[in-house]
Amino acid sequence: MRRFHEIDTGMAGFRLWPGGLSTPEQAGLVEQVTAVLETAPLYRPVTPGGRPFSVRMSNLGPLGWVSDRGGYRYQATHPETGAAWPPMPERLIDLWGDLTGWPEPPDACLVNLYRGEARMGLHQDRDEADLTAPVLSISLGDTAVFRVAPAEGVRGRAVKLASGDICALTGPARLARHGIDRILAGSSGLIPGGGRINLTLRRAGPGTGASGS
Ligand code: MD3
Ligand code: FE
Repeated sequence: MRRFHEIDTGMAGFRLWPGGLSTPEQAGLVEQVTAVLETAPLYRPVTPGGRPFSVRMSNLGPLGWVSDRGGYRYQATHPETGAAWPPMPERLIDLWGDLTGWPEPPDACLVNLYRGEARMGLHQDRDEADLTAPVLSISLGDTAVFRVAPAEGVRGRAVKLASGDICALTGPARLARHGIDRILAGSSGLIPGGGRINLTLRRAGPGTGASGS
């Protein structure tokens, strides 16, 4: 497993690999992801209360995270096209194994596109079957001001996530409240049309038991 920095958030387990991907690796990933998104177009989900997200989303892999009037969940198909999500690039599956050491491959990769004033409010990720499995996040394009807070009512700490940075949320930090305060527009030219893409790899469905849980 490659060396990481442990970020102090008040909860153990926030691992950061600054510059975890080289510039050519970042460009290659953006190209691959952009290509597969032609069959799974980015769309704007709505919250269960009916408010549109400012972030546009799509998914890769067997399961994808969706939100609509019916709630938050993982499902195998794109909510607008009805088609199965496209496969996850092999490179992402390898990164997951190298950096998390988790015995099962990721079964979901959420693609978030932030442009302009897009942001994401503080939330917990708890729609996955096994909350002990890590989450791996890859930042591409413009720098984000990421916020992580150990508990409700706590402002927490802002951490900048730049293009090529990778973070893993493991252990107690897996259930930290987190969000994206804002994007520093123009801080990177990596994404055609500008903005930031975040790839979040997860174990969404029930495990096969390989982890012993
Ligand atoms: C901390 N995405 O998709 S990634 C999300 O940049 C999400 O698009 C943000 O939060 C983004 O749910 C943040 C970093 C991240 C991802 C998952 C986490 C941080 C996390 C899960 C637990 C704690
Ligand atoms: Fe999240």
